[in-house]
Amino acid sequence: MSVVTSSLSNDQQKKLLSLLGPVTLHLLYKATVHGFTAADFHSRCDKQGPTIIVAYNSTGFVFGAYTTKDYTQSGEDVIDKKAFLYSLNTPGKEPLKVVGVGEQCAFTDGATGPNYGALVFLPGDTPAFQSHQGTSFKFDEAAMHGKNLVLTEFEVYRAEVLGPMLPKPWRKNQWTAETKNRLAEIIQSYKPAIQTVQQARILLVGPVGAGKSSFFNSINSVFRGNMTCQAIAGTADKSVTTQFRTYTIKAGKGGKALPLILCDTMGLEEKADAGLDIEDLVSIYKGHLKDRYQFAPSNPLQLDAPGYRKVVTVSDMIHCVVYVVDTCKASILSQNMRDKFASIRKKTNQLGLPQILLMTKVDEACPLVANDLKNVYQSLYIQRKARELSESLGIPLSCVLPVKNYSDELELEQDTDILLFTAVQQMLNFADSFFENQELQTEGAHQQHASLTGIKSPRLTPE
Ligand SMILES: Nc1nc2c(ncn2[C@@H]2O[C@H](COP(=O)(O)OP(=O)(O)OP(=O)(O)O)[C@@H](O)[C@H]2O)c(=O)[nH]1
Ligand SMILES: [Mg+2]
Repeated sequence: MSVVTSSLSNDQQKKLLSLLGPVTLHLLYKATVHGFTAADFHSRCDKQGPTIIVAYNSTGFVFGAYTTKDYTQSGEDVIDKKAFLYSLNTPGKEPLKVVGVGEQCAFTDGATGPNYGALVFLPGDTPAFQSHQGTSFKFDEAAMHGKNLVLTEFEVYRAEVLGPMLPKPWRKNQWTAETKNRLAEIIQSYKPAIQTVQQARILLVGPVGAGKSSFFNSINSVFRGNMTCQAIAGTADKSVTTQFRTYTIKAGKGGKALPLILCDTMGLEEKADAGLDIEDLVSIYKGHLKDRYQFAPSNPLQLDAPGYRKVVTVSDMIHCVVYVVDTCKASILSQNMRDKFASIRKKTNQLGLPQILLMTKVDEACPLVANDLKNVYQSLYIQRKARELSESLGIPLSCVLPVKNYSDELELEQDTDILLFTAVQQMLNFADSFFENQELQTEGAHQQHASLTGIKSPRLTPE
């Protein structure tokens, strides 16, 4: 598991904060990890609100630019009276702050690296910057960066103003041990609304790195009572999960199987022939894919392949689809990804499958929530992201569930468990809607048969 860490020293961080006021810095992008290209920068930093660039050169200068405006690649010149350039220069000295000249443009919002006129970062996708006195910012080049134009690192942070908290939470929740125990009991004693089905099958679908495998690991850990990592989770450009996996969860080590199966899939990718294939997804929905099926993007499963289950029952089908999305990426879901979601939703609706949207990484998205998970329904930022995702993916807000997965913790934590259990309880309720629809369909077929033939047919089982 790779964790992306800031290159700022404590002293440098303090200096930056002295320039910014009461904000929390959230590292969005680090060029030595994510790439020194304009595309890498935009994929992580567009539409993030106030951000600060921190550039490092080999002479030891740490400098950059702050703006309160979004990068959107509009091609327009952006005016931002609060924008400034800065340099932290030598230890112990006051940082240098250069504010803009009058109403001049702060930066040109193009598809290139950030372009502040006087400082242009990542020109031609190289680890470098250009420096020339612009019309907006005037400074002494030696003091700003020592005239060394080679970058050793380039980071961008979202500068989130602390607060505001909503006066009232947008969803009610009791963060108590009783709540946790009650939810655990509801989940363990759940019985699918169809007699022939023992376990509700819940499918996790979402972009690469959204936290699908971690969600299973987290639920598994909570029921086991200690951290587990049965599903491989981690960070990579391509999906870490490459097999279709169906996981049964047990209450305690060697305990009874819970009445639910979590199904983990390969991540969705933007390109048409990469990541989870929509045809494979439909095969999963209908119950045709066996556990450990090795996904082969651009080569969907054939009817005669060994991983294909020909005869399926309602137990093999998916009963609830959960779209998993990283809250931090809510604003930067690309058009390609939204289109992919739209075509998946169309297929999913056609099959009458209930759908839920799981917003993961709420701790990474909002510092108020990172400080205390109980703030999850009171953070204005999380509420905004929930609304944004609900609108862009077409899922009702009532079906949007924020969670924090276990990622680097060693101990279980009550508030995290409560949020995870709340999500599972909702998934089981939704699976019941599917079962009830199946029953209605079966009864409809039963009645239709009787009215066509005049003969009362034996009651059809859903299988
Ligand atoms: N802080 C935090 N990190 C998380 C959370 N959920 C997942 N992560 C981290 O995000 C990274 C990706 O998580 P995975 O569970 O592997 O994501 P995935 O959706 O299974 O990804 P693919 O299998 O590659 O499609 C891992 O490093 C996790 O530790 C969360 O809620 N909070
Ligand atoms: Mg995975």
